Amino acid sequence: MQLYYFETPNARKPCAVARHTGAPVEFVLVDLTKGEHKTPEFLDVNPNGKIPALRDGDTRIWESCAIMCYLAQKTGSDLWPADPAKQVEVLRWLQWDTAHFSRHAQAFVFQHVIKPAFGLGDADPAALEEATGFFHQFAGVLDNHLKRRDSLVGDGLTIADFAVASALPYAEKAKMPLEGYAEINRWHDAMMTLPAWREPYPTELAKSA
Ligand SMILES: N[C@@H](CCC(=O)N[C@@H](CS)C(=O)NCC(=O)O)C(=O)O
Repeated sequence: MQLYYFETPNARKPCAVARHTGAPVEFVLVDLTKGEHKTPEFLDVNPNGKIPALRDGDTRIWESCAIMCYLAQKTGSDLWPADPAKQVEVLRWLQWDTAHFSRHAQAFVFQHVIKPAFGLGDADPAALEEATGFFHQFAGVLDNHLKRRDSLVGDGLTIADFAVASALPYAEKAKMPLEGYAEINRWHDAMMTLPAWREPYPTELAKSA
């Protein structure tokens, strides 16, 4: 199985799941700065020209949440719960995250981390102002849900936690307005104690070995 990645919030999700579950993946770096995601070879794996993507024999999977699900199922991990009611809850958080929370959290990452790294110009104040309003709306929902809970669904970690947390390791550099969200900070501080979440990429794995 090959897992195609670059060090971004979306790729962090399946890389962390692969490491957490011990899934036997070969990590393949796709350097976005060199346009490696637009080569015919890579487009054959993901016609969208985006990372992450996974190849398992003849199976090709793209979309970070689908890849997390595939890896969790393949390894028999509780990260994809067996209980159908919990599966529905996981799906709810995955969809909510893509449409709302990480969508706006990632705007801070784009403006303050990606743009300077890729030489794409200064942060756009209008984009940041729009993201700030939505961020507070949805961070409030998340913070409230996490009261007296250590994970989003049931009483254990699931791929929903890996999805919703995906932009948060970049919070400081991205100047994300997380102050005052005590529950989100507590939950994410606990996730950062997991080696798989703190160091999901093979370069960092090599450093920590
Ligand atoms: N919905 C997709 C988003 C994938 C995505 O936007 N990947 C970005 C990096 S985080 C990318 O490859 N960007 C390069 C491009 O669009 O040219 C997922 O969750 O996998």
